[in-house]
Amino acid sequence: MVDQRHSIGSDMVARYQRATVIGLGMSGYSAVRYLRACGLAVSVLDSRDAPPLAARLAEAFPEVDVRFGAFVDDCLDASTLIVASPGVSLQEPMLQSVRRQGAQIVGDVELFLQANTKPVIAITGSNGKSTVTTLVGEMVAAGGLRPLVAGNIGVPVLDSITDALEFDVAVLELSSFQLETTYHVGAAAAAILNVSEDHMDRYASMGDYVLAKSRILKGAQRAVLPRHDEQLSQITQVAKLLSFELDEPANEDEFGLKRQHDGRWLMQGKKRLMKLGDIALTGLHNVKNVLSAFALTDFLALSLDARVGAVKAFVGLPHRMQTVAVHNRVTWVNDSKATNVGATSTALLSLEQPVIWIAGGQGKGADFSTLADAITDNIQLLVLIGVDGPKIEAALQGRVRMQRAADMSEAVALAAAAAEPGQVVLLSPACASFDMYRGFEHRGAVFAECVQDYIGRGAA
Ligand code: UMA
Ligand code: ADP
Repeated sequence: MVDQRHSIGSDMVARYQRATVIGLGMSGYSAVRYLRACGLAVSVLDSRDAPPLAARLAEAFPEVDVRFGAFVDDCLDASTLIVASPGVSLQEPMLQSVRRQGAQIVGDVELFLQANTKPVIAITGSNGKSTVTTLVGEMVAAGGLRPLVAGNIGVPVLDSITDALEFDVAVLELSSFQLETTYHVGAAAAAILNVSEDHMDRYASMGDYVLAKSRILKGAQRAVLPRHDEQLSQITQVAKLLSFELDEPANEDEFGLKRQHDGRWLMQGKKRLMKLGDIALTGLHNVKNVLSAFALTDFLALSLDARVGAVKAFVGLPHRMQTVAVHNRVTWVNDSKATNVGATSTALLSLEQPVIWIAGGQGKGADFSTLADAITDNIQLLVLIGVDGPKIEAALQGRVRMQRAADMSEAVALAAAAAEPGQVVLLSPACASFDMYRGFEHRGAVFAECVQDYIGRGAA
């Protein structure tokens, strides 16, 4: 992809009189607010017949032109600023065609970065983004600075500019989709936490996906990367590299673990950061998340005590390995945010108890056979839901006992019938949720409700 930064410049919005926003979701709506506040005339396109924010837009911005329904080729005017939402692929023929005519296609994150004057901590990765972004925000706040926590985490970045929010450090969770339309992040510290297969319905290859993620390092003063990662080890052109892993760090640019006489410690080189046992989160993947958060905040003048305090107080986000009920000694765990194979594999491998596992949904073109590596004798039963449940069933044939359920309520009933005291029922779908739910939060909430209903009926 061409680096458009030089032709874009920081006065980009000022150079246009008109903008076309593609997609009327959260970020599209936020882009409209920003662009209108900058005085541009705005049009909005969305391929859906009734995008979710249509009524709100009509009420707040009646002057904005809208066109809803399937995208039409060659419908865009190259003289307008094109602002594409992350959910719209740059491979859309109308975007390809307008780009050939020389149009600038940017995302809301690029516009934010052009307007923002504060240091940026940028975080991407296949898994752990929201956990690390939240924790970094907590560390910054504990250290007495005001963080802006925004991006893919569910807070459109441009709202902070439109609403003139005051903050000292921008902590941004960035998805590969957002990075495709971002040309220069210029972060004070940028992390790629890990890469494993995801969004294979949007990328031609794993290489393309990793390339999109690597854009986060453009202009970064410090890169935070996992040590010994095969795919990320090729990234060498960074100003300063800080690395994290679970092994012992060799110098102060390395973050890791070390066994000492009084237990295992998180370390930066030879410096002790905190005791492993003081982390409230479970699983070694979360230890990596904490190490990366220490690395990302290393450049700020925050006290170690403040940062350690933030980690100790952080119990994790909902829908990530969250215990939602314990009944008759069966533990019900909601890991609805596991929307790819990597996250679900981590979940399965992190549980020591026998597991009844509920999975399925929209597979995004994933290769589910890689889940087999995480299936141990611990997995008693796999209950399948969703449109791509049959694909998981085909990929794991013979590896685990499986049953299909029509919806979450039936999945919970089947799991409850199979679960014995001391076992865990885990919802970790390895899929997106949009075939059955409004999003992963909705799916997790429905799971928790079904569990409560079941327990309430006295049946489990
Ligand atoms: N869509 C259409 N036609 C359109 C525009 C969108 O069908 O013309 C569909 C998309 O394919 C998608 C849905 O509408 O299924 C939402 O897309 P969007 O670009 O309008 O999304 P927003 O509501 O603006 O939310 C986006 C991020 N969504 C996506 O990248 C799909 C949100 O991340 C993010 O929190 C929000 O901006 C604020 O920055 C969500 C997400 O699922 C959590 N991200 C993916 C992930 O984490 O795996 C990348
Ligand atoms: P993201 O924002 O990248 O989706 P989250 O922090 O929301 O990441 O976690 C998403 C899922 O990935 C959850 O199921 C969580 O348990 C799992 N997870 C979190 N951190 C990691 C990690 N470092 N490696 C693998 N899986 C992880």
